[in-house]
Amino acid sequence: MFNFILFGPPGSGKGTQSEKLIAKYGLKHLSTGDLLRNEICLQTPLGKEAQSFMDKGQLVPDEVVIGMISSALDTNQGAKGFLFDGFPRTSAQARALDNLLELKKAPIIVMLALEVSEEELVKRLLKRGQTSGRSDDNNENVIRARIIEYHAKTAVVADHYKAFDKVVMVKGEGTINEIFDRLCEEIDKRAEKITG
Ligand code: B4P
Repeated sequence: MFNFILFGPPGSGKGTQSEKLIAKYGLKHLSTGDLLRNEICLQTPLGKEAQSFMDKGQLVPDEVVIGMISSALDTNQGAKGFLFDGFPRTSAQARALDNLLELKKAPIIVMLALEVSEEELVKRLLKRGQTSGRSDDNNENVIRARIIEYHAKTAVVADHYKAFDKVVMVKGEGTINEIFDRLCEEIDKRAEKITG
């Protein structure tokens, strides 16, 4: 199995690049943001709880997100590998993911971390907010709160994987295709090692 994490602040292009990467490598895409928005759309109790956090730019509680990922792993037993997008976002989520993958004897191969300046992040998210209908994208204060939350709780997740020498920083500015090529180059190096 080839499992990796696409990491970076809100608006760094995780969702955008994930779509292209899963098409190229045939992996199962697990985006906690998408899973949460689906729950909101269905108006489930979990979705209603999540919405109150997301509307303020805060992270959804760990137990909710970890439970969602655990059941997504269970329902995709035959997958060739997983691309984790927007997960883990806290140290507790990183430890939980390691434990879940340990059971499958299929650890994270690499964390690809997109680097984008704060002004570019805000600009991209405000632009998406004009058309996406996402309530967390059309208010600059909420966008800035998400970036603060990222620095306070999520940036440390990279340290967790750095300790295992699994983090690669990738420049997340430029055209979508340029960034995609940079990511593929890093994946291909590691995929070769796995397949020999
Ligand atoms: P997410 O859905 O994960 O999304 P995101 O951080 O907003 O954005 P992403 O990085 O995927 O950006 P995208 O490619 O779309 O999170 C939303 C919320 O869900 C969180 O704030 C949190 O509340 C909750 N949540 C999710 N996971 C959680 C977890 N594990 N624990 C707790 N809470 C969780 O790109 C953004 C825009 O930029 C797009 O419009 C795109 O077109 C544009 N763009 C992309 N690449 C570009 C480029 N190269 N140049 C110009 N524009 C570009």
